[in-house]
Amino acid sequence: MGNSIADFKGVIPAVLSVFDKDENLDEQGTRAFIRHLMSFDIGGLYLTGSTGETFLMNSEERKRQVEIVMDEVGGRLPVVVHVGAMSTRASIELAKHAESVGAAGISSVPPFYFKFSEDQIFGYYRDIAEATSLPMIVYNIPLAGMMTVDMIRRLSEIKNVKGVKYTGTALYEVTQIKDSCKEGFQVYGGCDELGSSNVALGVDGIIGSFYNCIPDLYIKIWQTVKKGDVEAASTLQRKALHVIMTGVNSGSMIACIKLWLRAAGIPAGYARRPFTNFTPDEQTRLIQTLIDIDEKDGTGLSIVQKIKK
Ligand code: MN9
Repeated sequence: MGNSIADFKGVIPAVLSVFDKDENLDEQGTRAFIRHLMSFDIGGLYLTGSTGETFLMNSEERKRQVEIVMDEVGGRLPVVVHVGAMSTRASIELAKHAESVGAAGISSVPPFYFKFSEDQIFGYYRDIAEATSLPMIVYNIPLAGMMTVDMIRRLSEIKNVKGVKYTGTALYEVTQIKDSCKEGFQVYGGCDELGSSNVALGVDGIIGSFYNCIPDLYIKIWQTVKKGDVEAASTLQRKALHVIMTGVNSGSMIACIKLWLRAAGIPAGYARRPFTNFTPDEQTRLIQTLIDIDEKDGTGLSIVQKIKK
């Protein structure tokens, strides 16, 4: 496994940020968590994105986290750094920093909050992409306003724009993007609920929140689709959905994934406010629900084995 964007394939966790109870970035926890993720056969790491609670962090913290992770990874896996920020200027600063510490690529959501025009969004990506020599993965996600297939095609013509992380649910757009963008343009599925379908459509990788806690199940899904066993893959995907929906419906998804990991002795820390981290009763119930799902589905999730120990 190399550490360039060409190797950024397969199951890729959108890495959680490890904060302690007082909301401080936890360096030792981050290192241990990265070592934990690297014990699975993952294809790379996607840092400081939505799942990393990036918009609850300042630029200095984001840079610090990237430095810690890059040091811990030591070139063994490709790392893509999400550099999206409210201003182009701030994003460029983060992009240059990512390049200086050896990231394999950068990524960004489009600028949001203000209603920017397509030309302004285009300018945002062009300016960041031109600021470094790194490949840029455009991040299409409803939270920041979905861009059309035409817009992605337009962006794909920028020299360093090399792919898209597509967190929509309109799967036909995945094939439209593949068909209409330049040769080699990489497409990553971003919706964990649609993991097996994305793999079946031939995405280069899947990047998501739940690969922090159930990477083993998704690696199995990836391999099962690749073997052509659609029926088995769909059974596994349904099982994954039971876990996802428990997290999503908990009302604090990132906190729930972190809770499960903590329960398994993996130092994933706590979610930052305004996210909440559950009362002791809710915590007990959410952990028990995960154990029950695993037993009922017979998945043998490694996280549950660790919780039971
Ligand atoms: O793109 C993630 N999206 C968000 C990545 O965080 C909004 C996904 O991995 C989802 O968290 C996941 C659960 O809905 O599919």
